[in-house]
Amino acid sequence: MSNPEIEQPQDGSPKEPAALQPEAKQQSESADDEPSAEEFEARAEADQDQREPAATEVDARAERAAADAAVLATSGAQTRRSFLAAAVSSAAAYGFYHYLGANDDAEMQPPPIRDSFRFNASVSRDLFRNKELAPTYPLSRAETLRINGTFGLMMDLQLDSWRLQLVGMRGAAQHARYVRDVTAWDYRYKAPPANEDKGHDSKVDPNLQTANKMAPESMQDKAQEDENHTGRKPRGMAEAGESDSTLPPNTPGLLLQMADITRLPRYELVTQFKCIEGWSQIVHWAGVRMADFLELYPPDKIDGKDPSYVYMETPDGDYYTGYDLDVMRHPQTLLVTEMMGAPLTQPHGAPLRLHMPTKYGYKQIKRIGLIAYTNDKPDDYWTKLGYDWYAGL
Ligand SMILES: Nc1nc2c(c(=O)[nH]1)N[C@H]1C(S)=C(S)[C@@H](COP(=O)(O)O)O[C@H]1N2
Ligand SMILES: [Mo]
Repeated sequence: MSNPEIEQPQDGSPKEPAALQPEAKQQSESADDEPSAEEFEARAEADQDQREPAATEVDARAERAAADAAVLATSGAQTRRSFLAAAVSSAAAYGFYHYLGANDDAEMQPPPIRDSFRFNASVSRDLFRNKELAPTYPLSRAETLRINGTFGLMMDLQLDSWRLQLVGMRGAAQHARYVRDVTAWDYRYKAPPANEDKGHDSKVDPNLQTANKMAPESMQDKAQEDENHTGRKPRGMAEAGESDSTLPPNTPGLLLQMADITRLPRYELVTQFKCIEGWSQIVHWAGVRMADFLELYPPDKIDGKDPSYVYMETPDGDYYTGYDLDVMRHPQTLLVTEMMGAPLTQPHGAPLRLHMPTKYGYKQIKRIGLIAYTNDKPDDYWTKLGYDWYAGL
């Protein structure tokens, strides 16, 4: 999926003004090449000033503000700090590989229950949409969330190589973080510890090329062929296979850094997290609201209207989720950077994951690498395996 028509210049000429060329050049390899914080700030503000919100948008905003006041508490600016830096050390201390293999999603509900689940989901899918708030709880009831689901997280990400690809944003080509091809961004992974190549076949020679290491034997030729052809590592090697919504190469958009996200107001939320496997836990989350993200990085209109959907993906494309845009604007939908008062760990989706108390756990994607605004109903990992696309509670 992509919306090439969104960013592609109509007349074939480069869309960004000449003055922005330095930032719009081939994707930069290091942070040094990127615009200064002030430069970025100034342009982002200019972006916002250009917006003329429609009356309905203003109403919606006022409604949201009222809803937020009832439930969410913004914390002071003094708590802003470099979560990314903290996350690096905490993730290292955690020992990422200890959890791999210790859990699996094999105990999902069997087919008959899936059917009734689907029925209930379709009856209740509108319940929380926009207005209804999920219950919140006192902090004292929050507990450490178990780790569940490792698709798209098999290797430890080098957090300084993390970027958020954003596709379908209004005015993207004028933005300081614009690049012509977000898919070319090279996420880097930490080499697995020697003799501990979990998640891969330990019989495979570790010196083989990536495609061969990651693919089962039966698929190696095909995987290598694809890698040679596209220059990309194989995707969709997890159970559900490759996403139908994966971006084609040469999709333009923004490559955001963590500071571009944490400049938004920080919110905390104590809510219940529910997995369809039948367990639930009360968890303390912190991060920024997706609704605020959507205001700072608004979707481009398609035929004069907001696109209907948002698609997200892990950096390796192995886990992916789709949402209604409405649900993304729900005041309790958070882009999470912290859990239980500490930076997110890698197994829980560092540096950025989604939490939405109105949806089951499988929509709450960990380690977000891509956010795309689109009018094509996005593919979704668990929907591919037979679960309801809406996943409403
Ligand atoms: N990248 C990624 N995100 C994911 C999953 C996954 O396998 N990979 N599993 C989902 C499911 S089914 C659940 S229940 C929650 C679990 O989140 P936790 O490990 O933080 O408890 O993550 C969701 N997000
Ligand atoms: Mo789950």
